[in-house]
Amino acid sequence: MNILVLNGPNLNLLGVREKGIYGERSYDDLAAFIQSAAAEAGLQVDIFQSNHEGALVDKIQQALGVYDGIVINPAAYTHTSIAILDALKAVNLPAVEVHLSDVTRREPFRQVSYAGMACIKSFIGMGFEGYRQAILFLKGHLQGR
Ligand code: CA2
Repeated sequence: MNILVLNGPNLNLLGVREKGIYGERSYDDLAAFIQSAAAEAGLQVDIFQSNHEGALVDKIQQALGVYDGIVINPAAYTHTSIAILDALKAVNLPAVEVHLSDVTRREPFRQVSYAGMACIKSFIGMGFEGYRQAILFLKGHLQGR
């Protein structure tokens, strides 16, 4: 099983600023965490981060026929991007949404998730662990459990 993990804008700054919200660990730490969670689950993952909405849309489109599922943290595009929602719907691959922070307890403008409307499950406010849970959930889903 091949999984594509997509991370949106500013997540490359993890560990640099806003440590109170997003923690001390860096984006490289996150990528290593995801790789090791996937390896433990016996899955192959590719990880892609971009600050550009269109680049994320391109990756989602290109996932068709290559990946079995998508784990996505669209970051701020979560709350604005109908383009990412449409791309997820268009490819119709099982997708799981992840947010490091508990967006349900944050500002009103974070209370809508467009991407989430095309996802089969969301893991919110669990930090890095949310990515592991998303990978395990996708694996179970793909195995028909
Ligand atoms: O909690 C999450 O994972 C978010 O997707 C993170 C986004 C935010 O816009 C979403 O509402 C929730 C922001 C990612 C920015 O990450 C930073 C990391 C370090 C310093 C500044 C921003």
